[in-house]
Amino acid sequence: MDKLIITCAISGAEVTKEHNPFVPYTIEEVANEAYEAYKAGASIIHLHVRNDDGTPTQDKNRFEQAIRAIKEKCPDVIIQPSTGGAVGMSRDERLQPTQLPIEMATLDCGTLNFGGDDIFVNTENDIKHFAQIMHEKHILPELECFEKGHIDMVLRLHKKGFIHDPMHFSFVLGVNGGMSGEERDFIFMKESIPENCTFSVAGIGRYEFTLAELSIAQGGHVRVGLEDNIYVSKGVLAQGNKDLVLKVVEIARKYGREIATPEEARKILKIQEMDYEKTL
Ligand code: KMH
Ligand code: ZN
Repeated sequence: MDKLIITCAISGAEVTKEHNPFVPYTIEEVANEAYEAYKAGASIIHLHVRNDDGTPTQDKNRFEQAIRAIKEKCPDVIIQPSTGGAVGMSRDERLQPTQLPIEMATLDCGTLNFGGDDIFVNTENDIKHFAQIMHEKHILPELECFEKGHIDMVLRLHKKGFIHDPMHFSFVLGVNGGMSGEERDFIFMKESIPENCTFSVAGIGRYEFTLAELSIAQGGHVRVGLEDNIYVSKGVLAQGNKDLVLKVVEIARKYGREIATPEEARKILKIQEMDYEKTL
């Protein structure tokens, strides 16, 4: 089995300090949370940015500031900006971080309800457009699939030449409006992707650690972080992202799975084969 790649989704766009005071908003807070997660074992930081008041933004300059601040503390970490942004943002707004020299970015692979009245829109043409831009810029897309239909979309667009190898999937399970995060859901998703692909699992809320454990046991990778879940155990708020990462490291130890460094993660995901200078 490959070493375990831990991605930490440190802030997201929806969760706020009212939910957990450790959700980072300012550049300094973002850099500190990323650094603590990295020291705990994360090799990838899934990055959203906020204005200082906590409102989500996809502003390119804000991303650039955040990336610089993170890289100052942990130069080798892989930074994976979100192109999902927040519900309701336009596609051009969402795509701004792809104008920066980044190694990875998320590519959301289908539309879904997103709690309450929200709809997270990712049409087929959106997906093709985002995929094409990432391909041209040698950015590895993390293929975010919130249900099985999204995997079918990826496989169809791969066949048609819009999505390219290497394919790295992220199963985001447990969103209100997407697929739930029971064991059978995970197995269904895992068995629906080609064998030569890599995958990571992000369990939302109470699914975070049960899915992490299943993925660790079965050779997959894991995403945790305050974007997905604010509790380290039932009713106990995490005292920062590091608590969530450390808990995954502990589970990995139980299964004898070693933790990948960022350099090892680049090899596993074949990022270094993408042949592009990514320096800011
Ligand atoms: N904030 C969600 C609407 C991504 O990062 O690509 C979308 C999201 C997915 O978080
Ligand atoms: Zn996200």
